[in-house]
Amino acid sequence: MFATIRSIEAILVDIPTIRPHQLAMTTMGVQTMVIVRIKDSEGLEGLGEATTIGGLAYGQESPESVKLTIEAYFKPQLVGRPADNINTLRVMLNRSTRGNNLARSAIETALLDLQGKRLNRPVSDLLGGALHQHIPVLWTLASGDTARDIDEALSLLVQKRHCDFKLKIGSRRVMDDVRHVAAIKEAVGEQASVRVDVNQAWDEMTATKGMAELQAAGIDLVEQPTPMKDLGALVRLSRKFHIPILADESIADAKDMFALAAAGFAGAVAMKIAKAGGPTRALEQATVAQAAGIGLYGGTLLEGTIGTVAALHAWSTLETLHWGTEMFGPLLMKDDIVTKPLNFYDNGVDLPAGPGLGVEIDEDKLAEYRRKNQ
Ligand code: MUC
Ligand code: MG
Repeated sequence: MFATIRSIEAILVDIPTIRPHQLAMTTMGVQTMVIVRIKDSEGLEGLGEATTIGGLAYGQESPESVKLTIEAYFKPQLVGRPADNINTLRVMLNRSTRGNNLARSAIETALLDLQGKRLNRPVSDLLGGALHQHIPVLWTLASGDTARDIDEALSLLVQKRHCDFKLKIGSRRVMDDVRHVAAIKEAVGEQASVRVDVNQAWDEMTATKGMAELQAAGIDLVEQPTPMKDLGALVRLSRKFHIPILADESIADAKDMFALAAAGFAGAVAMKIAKAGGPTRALEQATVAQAAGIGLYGGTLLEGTIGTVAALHAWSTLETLHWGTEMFGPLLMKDDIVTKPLNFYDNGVDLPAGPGLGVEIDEDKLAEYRRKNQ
């Protein structure tokens, strides 16, 4: 007799950030995680997580809507079902509900963790097996202040914690942003790769000017310069410059990847388990990108440790991550709700060992940071 799903909880957890994190669309001072706990009839528990950036600033789901989706729509369908066949559960939810990939990702992650614990194997084994144990991780400079960003970058380079940096731009006039980026690139020089994320803030003409300036300043990659639905602009810009484009908001899943590749895009894609609807869906997208010759990058929605580790298990199974990853979310938060935080060193992080995700909740910390009256 297989174990069945006994209970599902979705808990809002608010943790302050170590400094303001300024993006084109919002400045974050706190990160909210939706922690999912699925218990089975044998007493095992699977953990999952969904996050987004600044409520509704990044996408169509907020932490509060993720919690509601899970409790009101997913939970009644899942409780009482056998927990061991994740594909059956995923197909059932896909037939009865639309969209809400962040909520789907948290559920798929918790089911994978549960399955891994039951089989006594890490999640990466369930995904075919890890090819890498130490995964590269960059750091995002986004304090909003050029001098502070330079200090932060130089100190991280000395510590050897990161050697690649992503700058969040798009909230200022284009030439102000270019001056900010060029000053940071000049300060770090050849020892670091500097990339920018515009988070859709430019129209095509502004992007044409901005990308020419960024190319001249020695920037290595420009992430999502133009609005997500404007695939034509991404394709044209990717063909106009030799500085590559990283598609982020435009590409959620494998079908989006296929459409952009078929339209003639050349560049790279920021895969995110949250956008795709779970680790297995993100890997499906990776397969399409690989077939189209599009570079891979492990993206984040600034998840805490549980969501970050879920993505790391997925990225560890990919032979080549052309642009590394940005799985630094836990480092942006002042505290953690797991018993053993990840160890970031040598420009990367180790894949946790142990069954499932390899992560345990610290119940005291969870009690401290869980939102009251949720
Ligand atoms: C994004 O748009 O890529 C990833 C890193 C970061 O600082 O923000 C995110 C979201
Ligand atoms: Mg982005």
